Amino acid sequence: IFTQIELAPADPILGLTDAFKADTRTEKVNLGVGIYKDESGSTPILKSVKLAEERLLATQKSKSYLGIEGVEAYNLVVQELLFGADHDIIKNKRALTAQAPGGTGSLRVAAEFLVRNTDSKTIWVSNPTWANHQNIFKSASLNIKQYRYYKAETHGKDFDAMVTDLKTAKAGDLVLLHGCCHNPTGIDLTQAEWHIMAELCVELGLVPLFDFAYQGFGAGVEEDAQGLRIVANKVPELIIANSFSKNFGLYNERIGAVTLVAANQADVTKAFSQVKSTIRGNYSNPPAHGALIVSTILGDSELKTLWQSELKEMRERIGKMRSLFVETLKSEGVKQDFSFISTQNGMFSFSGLTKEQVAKLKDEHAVYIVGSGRISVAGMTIENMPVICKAIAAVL
Ligand code: PLP
Ligand code: TYF
Repeated sequence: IFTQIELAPADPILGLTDAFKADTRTEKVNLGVGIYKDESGSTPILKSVKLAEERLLATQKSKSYLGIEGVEAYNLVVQELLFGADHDIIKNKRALTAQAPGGTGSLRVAAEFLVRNTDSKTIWVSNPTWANHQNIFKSASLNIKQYRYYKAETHGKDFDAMVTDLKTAKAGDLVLLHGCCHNPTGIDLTQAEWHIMAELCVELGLVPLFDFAYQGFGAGVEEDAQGLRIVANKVPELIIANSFSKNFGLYNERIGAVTLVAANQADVTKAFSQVKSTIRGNYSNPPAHGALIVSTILGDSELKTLWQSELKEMRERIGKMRSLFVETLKSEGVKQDFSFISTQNGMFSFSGLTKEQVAKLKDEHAVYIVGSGRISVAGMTIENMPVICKAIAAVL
């Protein structure tokens, strides 16, 4: 039965990491995958995480199964981070949250739940979007349609086109929205645009599915939730898939959550029972460690303050690398205007480099970026910056 199976194409992002590892050149730089690196080029465990782990190690008494929805205290702090602690959605018990394996697992659970239990079988995603969105939604048998989002000529957003395209969607269609730090463009909606998007969803009966993988990497934990909160204040129903891979540096712990918001407590209780049923048929119940780390940190004011300062440090380092990148390109003699890079949010920058230039960067200079021209600014350091910018200057 296996002989006739064809080789799967390499993942456009993870395949790049494999190629990077196999590269024997000494001055190679990996700016492909979205992983935060500190100034020394490593991805450290946060101090707040280490402290929480020490506490857990000392106090944990059992490794018995969690419930299908995971750690209860975790699910509560997730809602508080998403909506703000005293939000009406929490007070009125309109939301229920299930811990899930990373943002990816959360998106997959959400998609499968929707296909199995609702008439919403079509999801609209931005063009471009994170490559794995197609993969996840296809695996769950959702139909995928694209709305325009990015305008290459201006290196900016085409909000009018986004609205025009979404106006052709049918009531009940799902709209995937990046909560902040849009991957791959780094370009987010403004507050005014979020209000228009919220109105549009209400007017057309569209159901937002938020992918929220970078809370705290844009302007701050609260600031980055503004778009989500603007929409949540308007629409009767929405779904949020969030991740703590990046903002707690918990990549390999696979920790995220799927949150359902319904019109009222009765609706959310019924719908959520089907989310649990979906989880039961997939992996039965989630692993505990990541959720216990997050709930320990967010449940302790000292650890929470420490985490916030560590997150700020990551955010500000990336910001500095953005400015340094723009400056160094200039000093390497690049005439093209790259100032748009300093206004983009999050880990990524959409450089506008062509496929041919990206290939040359890799083949001739051992600088790895994603084929779309997406650069992980989070992988830049003061040390590797000249190498990167010299290489870019050479391929332009
Ligand atoms: N969504 C987006 C937009 C992402 O960029 C990522 C990770 O890079 C994820 C979701 C999922 O992250 P994870 O499954 O590692 O938590
Ligand atoms: O760089 C990105 O956009 C992501 C990173 O299991 C990533 O693809 C890597 C592994 C993974 C999830 C996300």
